[in-house]
Amino acid sequence: MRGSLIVLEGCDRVGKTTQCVKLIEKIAAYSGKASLLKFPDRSSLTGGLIDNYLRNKLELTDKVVHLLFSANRWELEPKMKNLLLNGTHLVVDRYAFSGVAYSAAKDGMDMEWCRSPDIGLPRPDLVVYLDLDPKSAASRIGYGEERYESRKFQEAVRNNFLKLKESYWMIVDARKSVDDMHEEIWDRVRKTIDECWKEPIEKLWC
Ligand code: Z5A
Ligand code: MG
Repeated sequence: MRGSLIVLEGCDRVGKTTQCVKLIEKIAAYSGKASLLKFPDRSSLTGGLIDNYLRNKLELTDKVVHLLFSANRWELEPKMKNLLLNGTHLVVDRYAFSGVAYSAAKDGMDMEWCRSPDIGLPRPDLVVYLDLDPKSAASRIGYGEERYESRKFQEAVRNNFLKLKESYWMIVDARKSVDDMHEEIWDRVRKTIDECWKEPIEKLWC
């Protein structure tokens, strides 16, 4: 039985990492093997460049940084496939949808162009999109420390995310409490785990 690929997405400070940590514990208790991945993976070669870029220590053109974010995912694609095929459930904190939503919020960046380098990555069985208005997100701890963390930019990112919504997405109101969100997410994740093992791993945007 293969594992399921669960992705958490959303704008800055909507509570993705908080929910990923709770989810991984629940999945491990429910069905054994579970692993948490996060994009960007700042520990790899491309991840080091991305980290410097996000912390405003390095300037790169919009297209170059977009391709680096995508390469950062492709670096982990063999590992992701192996884990899934070995029956490990993956919870992924941001994925290609962040790649498109953030890059396409920049002037002169086309959404279709942004989507193309990620075509063919493993397609999530479920995308959990946490939705919160940027004004509420901006009041949360840690907001504003990195590039992209401005209200106007986050509005554009949020609009882009909603354009990417597909049948395998669930949208969660991120104004709810941590525990209420977790219950809602877990209910859907459990159903996904119980059903998706019968299906092959699909390819993203193919
Ligand atoms: N990026 C990109 O451009 N292209 C790409 O392909 C990818 C990413 C993959 C990486 O950020 C940046 O890279 C990001 C997108 C861009 N843009 N920026 N800037 P990151 O993922 O490394 O960022 P982070 O530092 O993890 O922040 P975050 O992900 O935005 O936060 P979060 O994970 O969504 O939230 P959290 O850490 O769980 O919670 C934030 C705070 O809110 C914390 O104090 C919690 O205690 C609190 N919280 C959490 N849940 C709640 C609820 N329900 N109510 C109230 N308060 C809550
Ligand atoms: Mg996070």
